[in-house]
Amino acid sequence: MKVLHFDAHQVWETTPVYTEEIENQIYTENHPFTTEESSGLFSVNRYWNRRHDFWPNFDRGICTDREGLFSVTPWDSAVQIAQILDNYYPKDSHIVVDACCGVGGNTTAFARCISPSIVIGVDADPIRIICAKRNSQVSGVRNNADFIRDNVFSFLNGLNHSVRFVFSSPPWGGPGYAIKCLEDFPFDMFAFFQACRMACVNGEERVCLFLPRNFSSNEAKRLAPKGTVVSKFDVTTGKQKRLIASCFMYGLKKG
Ligand code: MGP
Repeated sequence: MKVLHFDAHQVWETTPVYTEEIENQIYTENHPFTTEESSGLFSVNRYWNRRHDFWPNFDRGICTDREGLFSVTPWDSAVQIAQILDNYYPKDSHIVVDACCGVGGNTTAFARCISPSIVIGVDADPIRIICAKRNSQVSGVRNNADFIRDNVFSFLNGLNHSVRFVFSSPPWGGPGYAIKCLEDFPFDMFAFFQACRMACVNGEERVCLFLPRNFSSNEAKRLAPKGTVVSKFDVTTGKQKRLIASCFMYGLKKG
């Protein structure tokens, strides 16, 4: 069944991607990772042990695949990010995009914390999109969160300056990641930025990137055209406020 989404500028049509075969591949709380699945140099079991930090409601039916487990933003951090971005970017559109949404942790937090909002998570992976839909439902935000399986670039290019801001936690390469420069990401970050400009209100680069905690600010600034404001904040988790990542916010805030 096709679903229509409206905003002041355009109408989107989305098609759910659901097959039983795909759903059978999804892990739930009843199916922790086997040794074979978590094998390799870096085990994912340490992430599995933190599943309730990622999703406090994990036992209510949250689902994830292997990549979704180690790349999801812990819930308290996702809420922290949503509040900062909501205060930072002008409230001139209700539409927020989570590009590379994975299993929907950030999308769900945006939908929960930003009101009014229509939050769209986009990811190329069908399994993670199914997980994300279900996770948003389990988290009670299905009314203002939607998920689209698509190429992130073409999706953003079609949004026609309607988006308040784009958030992205791009793939870092998994546990044991060694991302040091923009060219280490699996897609062209400069082209991604260009696509974000096409999507955002006034063609501005209203982008927030979630990057490894030791990622160099100078490297992150290479993405921004001269004169663009770039601000960084630490992303922490837990009572100990453990540093897990850095967020770089691009655009606006001058004077
Ligand atoms: P981490 O840095 O792998 O773990 O993930 P930790 O426990 O901080 O490292 P340790 O060496 O101190 O034990 C920390 C957080 O970063 C995760 O919870 C995710 O939010 C995010 N993250 C981790 N990885 C491996 C990825 C990734 O590959 N892609 C993305 N987008 N985020 C990741």
